[in-house]
Amino acid sequence: MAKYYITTPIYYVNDVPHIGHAYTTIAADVAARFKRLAGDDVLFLTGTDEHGINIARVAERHGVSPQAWTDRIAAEFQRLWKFLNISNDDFIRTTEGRHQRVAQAVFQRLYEQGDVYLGSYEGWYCPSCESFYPDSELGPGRTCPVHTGRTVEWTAEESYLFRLSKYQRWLLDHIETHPSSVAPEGPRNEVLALVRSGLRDIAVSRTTFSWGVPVPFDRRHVIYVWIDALTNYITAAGYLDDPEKFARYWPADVHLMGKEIVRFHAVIWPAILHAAGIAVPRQTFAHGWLTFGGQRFSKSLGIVIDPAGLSREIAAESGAEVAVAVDALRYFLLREIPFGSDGDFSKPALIQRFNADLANDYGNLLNRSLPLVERHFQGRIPAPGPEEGGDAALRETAASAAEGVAPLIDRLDFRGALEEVWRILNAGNKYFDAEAPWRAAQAGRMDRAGTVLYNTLEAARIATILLSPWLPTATARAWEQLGIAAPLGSQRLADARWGGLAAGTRVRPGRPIFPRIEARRPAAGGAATRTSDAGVSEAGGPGMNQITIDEFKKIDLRVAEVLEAKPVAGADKLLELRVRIGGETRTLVAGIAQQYAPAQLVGRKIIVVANLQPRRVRGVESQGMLLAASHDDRIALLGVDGDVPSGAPVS
Ligand code: ME8
Repeated sequence: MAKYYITTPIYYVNDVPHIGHAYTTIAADVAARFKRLAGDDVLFLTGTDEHGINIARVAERHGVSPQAWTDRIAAEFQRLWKFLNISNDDFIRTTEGRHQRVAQAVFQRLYEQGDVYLGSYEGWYCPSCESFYPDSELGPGRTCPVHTGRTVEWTAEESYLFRLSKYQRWLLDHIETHPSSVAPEGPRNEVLALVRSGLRDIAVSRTTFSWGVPVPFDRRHVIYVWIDALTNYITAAGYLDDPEKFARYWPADVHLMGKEIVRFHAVIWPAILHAAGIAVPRQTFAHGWLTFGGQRFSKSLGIVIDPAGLSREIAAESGAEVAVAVDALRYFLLREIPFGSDGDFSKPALIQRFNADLANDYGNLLNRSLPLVERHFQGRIPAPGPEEGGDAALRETAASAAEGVAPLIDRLDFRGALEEVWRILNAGNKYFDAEAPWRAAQAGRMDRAGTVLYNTLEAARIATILLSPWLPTATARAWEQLGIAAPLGSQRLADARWGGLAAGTRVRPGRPIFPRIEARRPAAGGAATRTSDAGVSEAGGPGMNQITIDEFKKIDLRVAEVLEAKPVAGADKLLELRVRIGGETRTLVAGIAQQYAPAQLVGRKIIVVANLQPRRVRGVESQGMLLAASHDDRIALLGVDGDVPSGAPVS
């Protein structure tokens, strides 16, 4: 059995995950799931990078220890991966003992053989990247080339250095003789240019802070965070702990990442491994940046989208299951942007793909054909008769498309792979329209109607197997509707061969898996975009459900004063408030009973939507809505800063 070891970067825990991290992790997940489908023995690794000055500083800013902080954020990453249906086999944290032992063993070995030596290092240092940059790469006003606007700091310190210069020749030969070791071509050329321009020895320890793995033979130093981080890939494969596992999975088949960190992976990492006598990874693959209104999503720039919030919005707007909305996001990210290029995220484009590709092309193939099986064949898939009309063409398209997917996944061309699957779906829909099984049934040609339905559902079955890595939940639902007894998870790529659908199978048509998103129905409380520490709010920014100023002006926001508050009988979350808005008194019902006691509210000035149509909630007429911010289970009322009379407009 072939093995396949794929990794994502281990993400910094300086803030919660955002859609940029999800992008890489979803891509790795699809590749891992596809390789499992193909029958490979897969090891799929992700994790968190938890050391370094930057993380120590963030923890301090939040008034907690670095360990408490990293525990909290690592848990957020794990929670999100579960929510996004990520099938990682391991999750590594650089603060774990198993990892620290490996980082120290590699460092010790390089020191003992003279590849690491004591010296000093000075240069322009970006604390966000944890790396030094030469003058020639700095942005305007001595700023970091990656973190726009972040000024670099001149840093000089005693440091252990790694003899990277010694491996320049070897590295150049290696990349030239193994061009696929760095992909795609753009990043490969960049790396080659960097190596050709000459490599200097690099600092691999720090003395100015202590949140890191101690250098084993000199406790004044901690191991430079990038050396600590890169070694995670061998730790998880079993280096030191499990030689058998290591022999099985190492070297990694693909290290997947964003293009900004390719130099660490394609220059420093292979040199260290080679120096330590360990095989080098087969491929470093750098994908492009996901942008939003043209700007890179980035924690330090404060432009972030929460993939969980976004998925919930899509679920609320469509009526689909949340896990199906997650599938739609997984699909969209890998369909919309060619893997390797930069691409802009936009919610309207996601909705467009949801409706056109998933609801129409995929969902409707089932929604249209299954009820006919129910109506004309007592719900059992009919046996196909002799081929005629478009039958052979559909079979051939399905066969060639199914064969075309695996080589595209080998090249991480997710978009191309999906286009192959869409060849089947498009052909299936066209075939269904052209062969019109309902007409054959009306005309009493039941054999022909049965053949067309069989072929249509066979195309849908094959597409469902092939799509399962992208859409794990939706394809499971489709599989249930097809009524096939063997679970989808037991299927292999070889089962995506024409003719596998058993006649006589009892179908189970259900509600549409992807209900179309009709008009703009903004989800209540949905705020997928948010502000990070850096404080640039992008909520409602370009591309995200934009409204015009005139639309906004239709909302009459007012300051209101709470006169009375009491619980609503039989509803433990609701309070009934009497509020004064200028000269008028109104009743509001609000779901804040678990956060606010009635007595806390009386006399408070809040903000209300004054022109909302009244509606009855638990028998009480609510004449407006108060505004509050929410995060997880927390709710905080909006108020006014200063003494403003009730009734004052808010804009
Ligand atoms: O660099 N578009 O961690 P990190 C696409 N700890 N991908 C994005 C993205 C965007 N806008 N934003 C983030 C680190 N990513 C180090 C890695 S590995 C040994 C150590 C993804 O938290 C992409 O994979 O800054 C990028 O390379 C990674 O997150 C950076 O994560």
